[in-house]
Amino acid sequence: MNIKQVDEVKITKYILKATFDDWMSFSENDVVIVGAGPSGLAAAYYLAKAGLKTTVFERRLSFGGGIGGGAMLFHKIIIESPADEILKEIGVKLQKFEDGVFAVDSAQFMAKLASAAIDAGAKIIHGVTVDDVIFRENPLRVTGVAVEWTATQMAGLHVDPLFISAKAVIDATGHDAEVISVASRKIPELGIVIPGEKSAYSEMAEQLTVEQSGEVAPGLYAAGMAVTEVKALPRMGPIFGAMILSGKKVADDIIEKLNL
Ligand code: 48F
Repeated sequence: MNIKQVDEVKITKYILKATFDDWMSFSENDVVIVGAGPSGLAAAYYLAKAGLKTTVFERRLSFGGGIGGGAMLFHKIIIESPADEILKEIGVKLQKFEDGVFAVDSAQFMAKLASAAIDAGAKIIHGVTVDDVIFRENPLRVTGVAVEWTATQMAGLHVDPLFISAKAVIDATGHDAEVISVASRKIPELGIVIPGEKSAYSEMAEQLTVEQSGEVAPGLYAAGMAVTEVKALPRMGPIFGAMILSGKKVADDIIEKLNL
């Protein structure tokens, strides 16, 4: 076997060229999603499938958010209907326990969901933290995000971020609702109040989380556990149907709003 010879400088140049082509392209987006957990990845899948230019910024170097840890590190997660239809569509195996209730393998769930979003056309960028939003007045709305390398933040270096525009920004950052929190603190005119999530009440939480997923201020949307934080809903623990359905609900709202 003859392995193609590529010298170090060519490797460097090709990486820089390919990377900067991408960054030039996704500096302007239809939708930016913050967080590659279950709700963010599900939203990315449906938005990209509808033809919207969608970029996901994920702080860590991995996909899946809370999927990987399962429940107390056990590698199975519970899914209830109708989310099972979505998982079937993307090729996740379901182990049925009762009508409408299934266990799934967390590794397969993460991998298939991320792969479905990427194959649909979403761009996922790892190692980047969103630490602020861009806004405009008249009319008041969120118009994008500020991005910084996670590693730079971890090192505590004083480095300015770059700015990325989007017609819609989705906070899919999980329990802390980080993007909505910063917007509520730094742009009080948006009138966002964050009461925080309640203790567990799974049945109630699953239904309400999906119903209340959507726009929280012009241009800014909540998906997944960020919804429970912003709407004072109970937590649900290791049952993930609502996370997927929440991402889909927000994607559907944005698709309708952008008149597709
Ligand atoms: O926490 P996470 O999985 O959010 P989710 O989609 O799903 C919640 C469930 O996993 C679970 C649950 C369901 O029953 O309770 O917790 O609401 O994924 C959030 C992702 O966002 C990333 C974080 O690393 C994780 O992968 N993230 C958080 N803040 C930022 C961020 C940020 N400021 N910038 C970029 N990524």
